[in-house]
Amino acid sequence: MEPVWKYPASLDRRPDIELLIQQEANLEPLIWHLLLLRGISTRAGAEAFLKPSLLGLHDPFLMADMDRAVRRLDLAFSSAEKVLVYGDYDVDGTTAVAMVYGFLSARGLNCSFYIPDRFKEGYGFSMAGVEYAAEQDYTLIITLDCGIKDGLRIERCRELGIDVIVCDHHKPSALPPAFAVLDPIRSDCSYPDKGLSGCGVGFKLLQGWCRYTGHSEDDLMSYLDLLSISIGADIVPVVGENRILAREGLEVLNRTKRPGIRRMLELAGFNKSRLTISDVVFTLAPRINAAGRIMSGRNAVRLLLSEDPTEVEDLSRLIEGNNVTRKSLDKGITESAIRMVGEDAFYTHSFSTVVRGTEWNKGVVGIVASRLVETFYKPSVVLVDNGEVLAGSARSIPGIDLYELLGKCQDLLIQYGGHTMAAGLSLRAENFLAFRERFDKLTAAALSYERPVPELAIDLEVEFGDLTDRMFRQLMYFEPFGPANMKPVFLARHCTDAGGSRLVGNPAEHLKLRLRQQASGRILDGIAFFSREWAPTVLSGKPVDIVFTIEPNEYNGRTTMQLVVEALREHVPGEQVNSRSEGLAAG
Ligand SMILES: [Mn+2]
Repeated sequence: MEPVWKYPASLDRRPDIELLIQQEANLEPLIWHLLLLRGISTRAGAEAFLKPSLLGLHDPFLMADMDRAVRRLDLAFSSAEKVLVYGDYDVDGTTAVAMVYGFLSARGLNCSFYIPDRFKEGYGFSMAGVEYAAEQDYTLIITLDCGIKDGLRIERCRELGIDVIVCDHHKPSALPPAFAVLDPIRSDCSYPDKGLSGCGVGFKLLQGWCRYTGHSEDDLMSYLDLLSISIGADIVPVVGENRILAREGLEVLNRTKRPGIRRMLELAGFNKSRLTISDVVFTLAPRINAAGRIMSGRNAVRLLLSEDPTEVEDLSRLIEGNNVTRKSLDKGITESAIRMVGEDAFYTHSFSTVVRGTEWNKGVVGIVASRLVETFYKPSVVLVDNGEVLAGSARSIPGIDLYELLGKCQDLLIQYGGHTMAAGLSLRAENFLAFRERFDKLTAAALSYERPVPELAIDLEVEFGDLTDRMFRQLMYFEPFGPANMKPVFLARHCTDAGGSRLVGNPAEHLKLRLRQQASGRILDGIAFFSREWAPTVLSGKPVDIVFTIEPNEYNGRTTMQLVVEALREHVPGEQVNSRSEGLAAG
């Protein structure tokens, strides 16, 4: 769906900003304006944002139950217990297991790991996992990225004499009867950062153990590459502690010695000299995910930790193959779901998209739900029909809290769990129509019966003259980007082809741009992906307005600024409002 351009709110002239710009001559004025838009208006605030440091991490013992968890873990060390590290099969779960199992086994703990089978056991802490632990005489289980909603299984562990430390970041309903429950969003937890990933909660446990036992935290920091992958993949806010961890983690990742990660990138054809968080999201995360979705999350954990060249080669090829399979399933199921929506009048007037299919692969329904949201801009639920039971995933749009909505359908569901924007659920097949109906009514009510349109929110209007190379270098310190720290979105008006704009790619579907802006005369390079339809306008020489982000472009070992154009239209004459230039001119 074509988004509506949403112009920035007026930047009232701020005398403090003018003063700061004068004092901090090192920063380009445009950078100050972007900081101000993020609520940062002091030198110290700017320093903390642009140069986040590990010293800014919170004390792990601020987390409820951390004390109990760390003592229990240390007891397992001193009494040589068998410990099972249990995590989900998605990216957050498998990176968490690789980190916690990798770190603890290297410190000499007698431990192994367990990843449930997506098809046989499903999501979360499984009864099969509990039985396995009991048979193999494990006396302590650490659950990662799951456990908070698994009270029944944890109760069973109690009966079997197995203690459980839960490390989770999902919303609890009632706390499970575990030995310790680490979850920053449990209501009685005063931990200051609520946005940690599941892997991040595991990291805090290890950090707490290091502090408790006096171990150096340096070794632990070499696992931050895995944590940065979880942060990118799990769509958690990249502010506060997550931003520090993601930034450090990307540094570790870029120097990574893990042969599995190196080989995965090579097979993916990745050839840039540095990975950014987007590369993590679009290259590494889908492959790690594909392992668990198509075959087994265990393979991902083994590949992340392996030092054996033969094993690395075999597993990375296997996972690359899983990813190819995942892509084709994703495409096929999306097409069949879209066809289904087109054939059923219910969806013409609905506020949501709830679909079911028999031949669909459960491993990719989350991705398909995201595609349906992109296509119809409605909250979407995609369910796989297993006869009596339907199970699947849901994805939302801004303003609709999925977890809350599913809670109001509880009596129709067998199980549900997740977050505001993404959730998983299962229900009896006979409840499908009732659920589709109620979910839609609840969505409609939450939207006040108005159909939302996607918005393209613009942060700032700029002149090409503002976009200096120095500004570009400083803007790179805003990385890593992600939810709550999005790439700044700019508007520039009255740009024309400077000669050299053309369609590129094979097939030629991307529009490479070379634009000059009337005001400054400065020429900048840009790219508009999958935007063949804009070529005639640009090539005709007509002036255009563009909405874009700025990204580094690596070519022949040189990194230059590139505009990534998200939207383009023929220039609309009119006064410039709310621009950076206006704010400055007033000074
Ligand atoms: Mn997670």
